[in-house]
Amino acid sequence: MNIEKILLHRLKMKMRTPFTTSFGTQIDRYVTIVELIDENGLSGFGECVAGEDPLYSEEFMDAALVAIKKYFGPLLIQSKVTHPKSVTEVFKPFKRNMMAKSGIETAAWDLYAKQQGLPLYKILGGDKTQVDVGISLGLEKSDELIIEKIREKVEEGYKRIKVKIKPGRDVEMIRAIREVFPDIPLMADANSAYTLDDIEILKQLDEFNLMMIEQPLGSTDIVDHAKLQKEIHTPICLDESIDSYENAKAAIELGSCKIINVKVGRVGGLTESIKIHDLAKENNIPLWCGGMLEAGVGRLTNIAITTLPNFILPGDTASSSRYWEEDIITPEVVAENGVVQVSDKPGIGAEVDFEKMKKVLIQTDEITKEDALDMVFFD
Ligand code: OSB
Ligand code: MG
Repeated sequence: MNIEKILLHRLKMKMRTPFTTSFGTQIDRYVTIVELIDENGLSGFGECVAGEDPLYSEEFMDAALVAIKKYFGPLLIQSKVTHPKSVTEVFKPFKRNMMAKSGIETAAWDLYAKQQGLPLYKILGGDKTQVDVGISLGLEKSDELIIEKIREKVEEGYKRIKVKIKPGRDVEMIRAIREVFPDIPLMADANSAYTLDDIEILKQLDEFNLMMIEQPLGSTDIVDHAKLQKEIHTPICLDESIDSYENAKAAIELGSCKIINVKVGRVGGLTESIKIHDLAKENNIPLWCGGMLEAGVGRLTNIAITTLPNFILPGDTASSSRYWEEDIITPEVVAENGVVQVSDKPGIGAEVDFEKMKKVLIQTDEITKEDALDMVFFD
């Protein structure tokens, strides 16, 4: 793919409204955009979705940046890959660091698609020209406030509402929501806030006809989720626990979930996402695409993977304006009546807008071909 240079654009973006989950509140979103530049000056873009702190998973942005600078950037430049599907293999000797790997792997896919002059979704094997989207709403201080938020988003046309729950903000909150909205497609995401000791609470949620409950138990657990799924009717959807093809396979075999939320960053990139997609399809496990409060680049990558056939349920790929006063891409992502049109432009389908990006840029780091070729691995 002839990569000459890698730029890491580190951004600080302000969330339009703070986003609260069981593990904390996000006000500023630190974003890293990986730009791969080839010998002809063509650029491919990917987004590293690691959080600022290791609260969702063990990864965090400062560490991911070191991992890209020290390992994955130089390795990619040294490699002779001719297709982005091989990038995962190149990175494989270095364990985990999925979000670091994904930031650069997704950029390689965008670059390749642009080199071919084709939209990324077609290169990935997608066949949808539009995708259904839902919205993920953070915890609010009161039931009245979350009900107001839901009303607004239902009116905007989002096809599925996800609310965050945590111990003490669960059964009664969902009951209050269901009293006002008895029939909307509704689900709850616990972000691993419960244990099997809470099984009575989780059983009570069966009453509310939720589409699914996302990641109720430990963030790396597969075994206890299988026990829980036998005790509750609500389908379990795994998020945090699925960080590779191997543990997707384990979860499916053990019956730990009936649905999987695929996050490209969490599983190390698009190649691994496709592997999980194919496995889930064979096993009749429906998928949807999760989000990590991405800026436009990551959002477009997510939309591209959602065009694969087994992404059956609406994803967390809402409009840019749901997250940001101004996104860093032109045009921005717009969901109309809960549907996003997939762009047919080459690559991810929109331009990174450097004028917009400059306003939120902290710093750009560079990995040159010269530096990369000097580095020795595996001696
Ligand atoms: O668990 O899906 C999650 C945001 C940050 C970290 C984890 C999660 C989320 C969301 C929002 O639910 C998804 C989005 O809209 O990008
Ligand atoms: Mg989740």
